[in-house]
Order: sequence, then C-alpha cells, then structure tokens
Amino acid sequence: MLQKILSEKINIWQKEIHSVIKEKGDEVISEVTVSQAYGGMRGVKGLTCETSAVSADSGLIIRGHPLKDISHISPEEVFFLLLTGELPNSSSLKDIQDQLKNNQKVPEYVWRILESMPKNSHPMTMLTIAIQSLQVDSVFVKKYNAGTPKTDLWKWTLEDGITLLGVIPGIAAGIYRMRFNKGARIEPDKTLDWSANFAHMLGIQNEDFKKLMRLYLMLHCDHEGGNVSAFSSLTVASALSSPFLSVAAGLNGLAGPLHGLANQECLKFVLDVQEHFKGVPSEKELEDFCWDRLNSGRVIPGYGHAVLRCPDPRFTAFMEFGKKYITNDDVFSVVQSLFKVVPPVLQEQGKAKNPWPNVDAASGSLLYHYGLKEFNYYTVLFSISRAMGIIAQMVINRAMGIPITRPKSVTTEWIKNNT
Ligand code: NMX
Ligand code: MLT
Repeated sequence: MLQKILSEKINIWQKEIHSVIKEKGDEVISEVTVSQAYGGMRGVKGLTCETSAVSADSGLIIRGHPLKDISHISPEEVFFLLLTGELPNSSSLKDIQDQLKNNQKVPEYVWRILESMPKNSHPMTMLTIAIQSLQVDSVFVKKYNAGTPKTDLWKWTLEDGITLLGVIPGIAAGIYRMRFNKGARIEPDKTLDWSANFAHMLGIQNEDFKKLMRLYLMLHCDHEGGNVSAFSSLTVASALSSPFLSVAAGLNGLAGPLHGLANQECLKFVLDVQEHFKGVPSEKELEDFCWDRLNSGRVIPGYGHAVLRCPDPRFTAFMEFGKKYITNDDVFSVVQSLFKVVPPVLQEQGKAKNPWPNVDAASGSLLYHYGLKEFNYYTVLFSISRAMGIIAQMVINRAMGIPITRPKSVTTEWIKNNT
C-alpha cells in the first residue's frame, strides 16, 4: 500500500521538480564566501530536502507541520509523513506497522558478528557494523546488478529501508543486552508497535518508559538534509551504494561528539555536576562550573546549533515530558538549572552563535531516570530514529533522480589568486 501511494506521489513530484528546474534552473539561491568555504559550508544553500526543514527561529518542520504540533504522533506515523507528505489513515498505518513487523527477525550472522567484537566496543561501532553486514541481503544491490532501470531504484531503496527499520530495534536492543551484560536477548512481541516493542526488547518494563521511547524515536527522526548524518548518508547513497552501507555511513557521523554523541557527553556532564556538588548546585555554583569548563577549552554539550537560533523544540518536548512524569530527580533538576544558567553564560562568552539548548540537552536525563544508565548507548537510540529520516530522504532522492554528489573544492592558492 505504501509503495502504491508513493508511486502516485512520485509521478507528481517528478513533474513538479522538472518544471521547477525548467523555469527556475538559473536562479541563484546562495552565494559562497571564502569564510563559508573554510567554515563547514555553514548557511550555504546547496541541496534540496523534501522531508523536513529547520527554521532558525522555530526549529524542525516536518512536511509543513511544526514539530510542536505533531510531537504526539508515533514513529511509524512520522515515517509515513516523512515519505509521503501525509499523515497515514488507520489502514495505511496498519500496513506500515505490519511491514515493519514482518521484518523483525535479525539474521543469525548479525549476532555472530557482534559476539565476535571486542567486549568494550562502543555500541555505535557495533550498530553500524551490524547494519553494514545486512548488505549481503540487499534487494537494491540484487536489482541493480540485474540491470533494473535507474527510475525504479527508489522502490528497492524503500524495500531495503523497510527491512532495516524492521530489524534495527531488535539489533539495537540485542546490542544493549549483550554489551551491558543484561542477560539473554528478548524476542520481539508482535502485539506491540515499533517503539513499545523496542522498549520491551531492551528489557525495561515500565509503561512511562514506553511512552518516552515513543516520543524519543519520533523526535529524532529527521533534521533536514544538511546535518552530518543525513548529508553523509545521502552522499554515499548518491554513488548508488546500498541503503545499508549508506545509512551506516551517516550513523558513523552521528557517532561524533559534536553531533549525536553529544547526548552521551551531555549526560556525562550532568552527572559530573551532580557528583562534583554531591547533588543539585545553586545557580551561582553551576555558573562557575560552566565557566571552568569553557575556560578549559571545552564545549558545553547539548547547547548551540549550526542552524537553530532558539531553544530546540525537541528539547522543549523532552522538558515537557520530564515535568509531567518526573518528580524529585536530581539529574533532571540539574538539567533544568542548566537551562537557566548556560544560555546567559554562552551569551557572555560571545562565541557560540546559538546559546540555546539542542535536542541532546535533556534526553539523557530522562533515560537515566528510567534506569537506562549506560550513557554510551544513548546515540544508538538517536540512530534508530534518525534511520527513518535518512531512508525517507534516500528514497525521494533516488525517485527524483538526484545525481552523484560532487561539489567542487578549491585550494588556498586558488582563493589567493582568484578572489
Ligand atoms: N559550548 C562552548 N562553545 C560553543 C558551543 C557550546 N555549546 N557551541 C558553539 N561554541 C563555540 C564553537 O566551538 C566555536 O568556537 P571556536 O570559534 O573557538 O571554534 C564558536 O562557538 C562558534 O561556533 P558556532 O558557529 O556557534 O557553532 P557551529 O555551527 O560551528 O557548531 C555545534 C554547532 C552544535 C557543533 C556547537 O554548537 C557545539 O559544539 N555544541 C556542543 C555539542 C553539541 O551539543 N552537539 C549536538 C548538536 C545537536 N545534535 O544532536 O547533533
Ligand atoms: C540533528 O538533529 O541532526 C542535529 O540537530 C544537528 C543538525 O541539525 O545539524
């Protein structure tokens, strides 16, 4: 059903894009300064993304819906929305949920690979290796090798994407139980939806934790096309590498401390605060602690953003969850105090362009509250969710025939002689 709905939409989108390129192909949407070329291309508009947009003033907008209006929807609903531009009706929702359930079984070779890895492997290394190993069963690769026309490749990108989304909660939960000695793996429960089933397979049996997983896996799904994980995945996918290799490439980028690994760093920072003060410090003490960290040349994790210039609505959604479900928790209280203290400190320091919290500032404290205390696992949770946005973007790029990514680089010599 999803494939059929998408086929119809893709026909319309292709025509629309062809006529936009025909009418406006020579219009300028961005210029690039020398500083931008040396500065991570910040602010350069050089690619398109249909699934979502990030507004500096209000944050994530998914297919025209501001995040704050849809943060209650389930991950499966948001995946459908990212792909098709519409919220699913009950039968389309059931269809996508059934497709994910039909792909829940993790192949045995994945477990053997994971079990052979060093016991102290980072969970993100384990996750991306497991995802890459699934390449052996890629339908996309088989169809490509059989000479499938380029125009049909999106269908097999979607098929592999759904396989990956079906299997990724089980792989991630298995990594958690294996890596942190939690006992035997827990089989999926077909009666549960995607996020509740993940919570079940982790082995954390708490109804509020299930609600948190639903929110968590929804909120991290997508952040337009230029963030490190999406951009890296899409670049790899543009070479017609399989969805498994492409998603793994992007998630390797998510595993960097300036990107998704900031959620691990952030909780570590909050615990350092709590440990240092043996509880919740006063705001003045916290302010001094932040200055010490900044003065030692380190960033405050969970604050700042390359695009946002406001508190991240994903942070706000997590804070609302915490205020509703969590009381008397020192870790969450430190997070609340940091929200008061850090923005003025960063403003006074004057370096960060955005002094406000991002998605990673609050999420770890909520996980910690429910007993998911192994913070080097946190980026795996981000990955499960982000895989949805990456897959949706990949399917659309393939369907629109976006060619191989290959911007032009220049040397410093060239800049000196030509500007
Ligand atoms: N604490 C201290 N300094 C900061 C912070 C921060 N939270 N954010 C930015 N700065 C510094 C930054 O290091 C840079 O310093 P320098 O000139 O010495 O190199 C300066 O401010 C200007 O950086 P910006 O242009 O504001 O930020 P940029 O767009 O380059 O980077 C981040 C964005 C998110 C990488 C940066 O704000 C940061 O390192 N934040 C902390 C890590 C973090 O929370 N990352 C998670 C992002 C969200 N995610 O999930 O991916
Ligand atoms: C993300 O969710 O990808 C982060 O907020 C980073 C970004 O948008 O650059």
